[in-house]
Amino acid sequence: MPIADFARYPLTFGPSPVHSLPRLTEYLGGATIWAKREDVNSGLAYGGNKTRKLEYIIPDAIAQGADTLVSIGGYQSNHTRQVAAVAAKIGMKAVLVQEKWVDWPDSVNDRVGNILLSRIMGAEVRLDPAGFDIGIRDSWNRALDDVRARGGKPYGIPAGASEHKFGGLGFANWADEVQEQEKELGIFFDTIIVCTVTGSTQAGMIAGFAGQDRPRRVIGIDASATLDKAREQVARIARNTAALIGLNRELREDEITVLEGWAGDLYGIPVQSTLDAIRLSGSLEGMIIDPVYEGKSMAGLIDLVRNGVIPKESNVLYAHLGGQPALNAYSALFTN
Ligand code: 5PA
Repeated sequence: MPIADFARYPLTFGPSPVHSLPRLTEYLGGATIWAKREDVNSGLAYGGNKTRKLEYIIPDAIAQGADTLVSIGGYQSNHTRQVAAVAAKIGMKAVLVQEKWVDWPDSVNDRVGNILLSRIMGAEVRLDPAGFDIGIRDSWNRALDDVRARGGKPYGIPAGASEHKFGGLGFANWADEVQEQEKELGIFFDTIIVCTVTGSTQAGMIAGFAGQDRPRRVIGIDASATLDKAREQVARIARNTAALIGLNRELREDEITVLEGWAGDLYGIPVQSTLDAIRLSGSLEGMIIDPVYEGKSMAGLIDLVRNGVIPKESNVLYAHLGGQPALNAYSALFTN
């Protein structure tokens, strides 16, 4: 059924802002760069891409009579922080499993930024020593069982809200929103750059854009450092989402592009190109990006524009998916 017919619980301010990045464009000397800003899409705890996904998931949680949202991520997960905010907003509880996805030596990694915000919003935060994995985890199942054991009604939201039947809808809707904004601006974005880890952000975009008349490239920049898993997950969720919103054709393999080269060796650990991208976008545009996700996708954009893979005539839309609170756990990288 068409995306407009799915139940949607409004959590965002409305369409997220789209604006040009003229100084970055001039500096790179190639394609014209714009940004669409999910980091300012909501008044709920700094927003971000999960807030959009949750708009299509919360109606199901309410319909099932849940009273507790249960979710999972790393210590500095943006996703779990957004789940905590949404739970607070709708009067539910939140139980968050926060795993040690990143072996990052900052002594306040488990206290500042996202995890601090989740605690402020009243979520039950459970630290867990398990390492990075985007799949379904035992600790998450245990958290669901614990909520049941104490008489609650849990509603499970997997990592990044990706492996959820409605996980791709938020960004399928984003694709339609882009098309509307293009009409107002008199522009066409032939290339979208998006950071990919658990996959449903890019997958939703692919499914949404696939139903539009004019084709464009959606380039995922892997930040998981486990490319095969991420790509497989994007492809699967894109196909499921396409079927859900009634796209009456199969997605082609060439519509699913996830590029490696900017993640470094490990999820959550920035590399030189990440730090350069963060400083560049901050110093040229006052646009703050983080060292785990957006710094890596911006590093990809910079290289692809510079080396001409994205041609000079292109209009590029950089999807800024939020994530800045984690910067607080990475202060040692910016002391000079
Ligand atoms: C995240 C994810 P997907 O997981 O949908 O591919 O999105 C990647 C992504 N940018 C991009 C930001 C700021 C993100 O937070 N974050 C996760 C989290 O736990 O926060 C799901 C990994």
